[in-house]
Amino acid sequence: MNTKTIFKQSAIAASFAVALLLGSCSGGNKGSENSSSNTTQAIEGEEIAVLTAAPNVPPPITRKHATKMIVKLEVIEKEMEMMDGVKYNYWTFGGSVPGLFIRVREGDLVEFHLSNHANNKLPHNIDLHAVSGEGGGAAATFTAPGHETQFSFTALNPGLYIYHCATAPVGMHIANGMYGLILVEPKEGLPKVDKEFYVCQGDFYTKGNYGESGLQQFNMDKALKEQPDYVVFNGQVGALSGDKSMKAKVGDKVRLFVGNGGPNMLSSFHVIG
Ligand SMILES: [Cu+2]
Repeated sequence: MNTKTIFKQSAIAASFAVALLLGSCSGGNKGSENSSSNTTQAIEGEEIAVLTAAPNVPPPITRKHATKMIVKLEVIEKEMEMMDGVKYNYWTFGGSVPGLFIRVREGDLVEFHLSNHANNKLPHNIDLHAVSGEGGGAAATFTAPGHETQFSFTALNPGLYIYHCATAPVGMHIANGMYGLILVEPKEGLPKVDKEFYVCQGDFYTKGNYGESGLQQFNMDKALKEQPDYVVFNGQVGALSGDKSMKAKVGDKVRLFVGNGGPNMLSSFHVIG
């Protein structure tokens, strides 16, 4: 087992996320099928993308035209709680795990800005699986602490895609929380629902065993052996329970955008109720 294997498994997680979205849509979404007309949509105006922390999702896109969508995402390495009494130095896209949810429309020209906070210790980049080009933007966005990079892409294929850091060792960056979801909404929109939520699984590897208190360091040995101490939704134990539960009224139609950042574990996600 090496980090290359971990990386490959993360790619599998991406297709899992796409499959779940398609499975949850009744609107005849054609998934990865692409129309050449997508590339010829006229770009009208520009917008700054609204990005949200899980379990929140940016509002549906109602405009009927493609636009220049400016996405500004900052990498922040920060200590947060894994569970009561257990801290971890997460590496985040936007200050939370999973990374902030990005929502664009099929045909949009996305101007992507990645900044790496000056207090961070390491360079990072981003590989968006919604980007067809090599590396999903990884080479163009390799960014040292205190710097910003940018690149542009056209969102050709509607679907729900994973994004992740692709800086070596990739498995370690992902295991520290560097993944999230980007939705390319089909140009005809998605069927209307009452609530939308963002749920993303991830596995974590710590020096101490599950529940051991204090600031826990990343454990590469456990990561390579695929023996996680924590397999959680939305970055921490209990992120979706108690006061943090996802709430809807009886009869509401609810859409879940579900992904799995990994880097190693598969997800047996299922809904009860
Ligand atoms: Cu990284």
